[in-house]
Amino acid sequence: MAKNGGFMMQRLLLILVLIVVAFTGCSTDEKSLGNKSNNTNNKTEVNMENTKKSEKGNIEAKEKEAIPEGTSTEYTNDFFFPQSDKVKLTQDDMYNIESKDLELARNEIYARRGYVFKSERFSNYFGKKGWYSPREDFKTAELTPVEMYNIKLIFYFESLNKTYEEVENKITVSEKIKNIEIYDRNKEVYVDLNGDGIEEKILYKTNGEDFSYGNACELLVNGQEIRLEGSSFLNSFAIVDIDKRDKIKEIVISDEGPSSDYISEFFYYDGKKTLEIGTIEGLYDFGIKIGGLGEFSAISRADILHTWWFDRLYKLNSHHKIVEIEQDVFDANYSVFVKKPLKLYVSRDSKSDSFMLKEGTVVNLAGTDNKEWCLVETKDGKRGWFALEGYDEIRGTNLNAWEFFIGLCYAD
Ligand SMILES: [Ca+2]
Ligand SMILES: [Ca+2]
Repeated sequence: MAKNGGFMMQRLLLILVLIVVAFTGCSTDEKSLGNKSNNTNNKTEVNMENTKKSEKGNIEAKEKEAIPEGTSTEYTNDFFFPQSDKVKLTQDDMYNIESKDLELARNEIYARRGYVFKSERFSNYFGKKGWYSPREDFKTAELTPVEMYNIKLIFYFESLNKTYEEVENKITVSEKIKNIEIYDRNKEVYVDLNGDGIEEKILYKTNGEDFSYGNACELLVNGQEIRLEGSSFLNSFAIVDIDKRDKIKEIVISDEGPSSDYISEFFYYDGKKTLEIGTIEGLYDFGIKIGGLGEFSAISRADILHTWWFDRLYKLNSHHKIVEIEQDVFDANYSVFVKKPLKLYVSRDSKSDSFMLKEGTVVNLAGTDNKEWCLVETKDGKRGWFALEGYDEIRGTNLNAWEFFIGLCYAD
């Protein structure tokens, strides 16, 4: 049981990694992230308005936990970021602060300048700072480029956290499995796999009770055995129907791999034998979407830039084998913060027209050919490409991508 718990924890962690990495900027969630970030990017005043509005919405709920308790006469002189008016904050700074404090850290930049907070939450909090000296004539225009950069950077991370929570909720709903039946290991099940009206006897065996880190499994269909080597097979297998227009159902065996390298192997039964029909990334209940009309998709880890995922498309060929549907560019959706200006080309050609990506903005890594070019989309809809040398050196700069973008992920 203890091992099983560990297994579940490991799975949860991996899923969280995937959520952060693959879904942080995903299309379903881009809207909220995009809108909020857009406000920060372009409309500082609106951002302040938003801050006020969100204070109203959240103050009652958050006030108690977010504001450190202290007697009202006690003044402190601490800052979350004492230098946030002088130096650009870094990704490390963002990881070294608790996410619940990000909003305070952002408002601290305004407070240092004397901004008069309308909400009790912020006026109480900053009112207890010895350094806070409110003045009615404060104007956002007084903020320096460094301060604006830091406000936007902190806001980017606030938005990421919000998106993260939203995605977490969504996944439990959206991943409710369709077109799939799941069966436990080590138990005979009877399903007609080839549509001849006769049920097949199916048994999925993993080696032993504690299988968390096992390395093999067996699939038996009508007594014929197929043995698979792997890393961490799931405790269940699935039967799916990739194409409802044919009589065949497919068996899926999923392996979590050594380090979130999820793979799934597909089989079908032709009436005599069980045949392997393909191996793709993803788990039967994570990252693989089967609609039932032949074409389906599965997450795939990109080969360049950083640890991110896109969907590959697949179909069954005339021999009932899984084949990939070629795509010139894979759509992705990953929100990053621009740390340093970067030249983008309007097409995948360094002789094409170019424009500069502005520092201090949030952009979407919207796709890649998975060979050398990556597509960036700005909040105002401009799209441009940059090329890589090797894994993540940006061509023409001799610098790695993380020198230009905050928010990239480098997981194993
Ligand atoms: Ca049958
Ligand atoms: Ca079918």
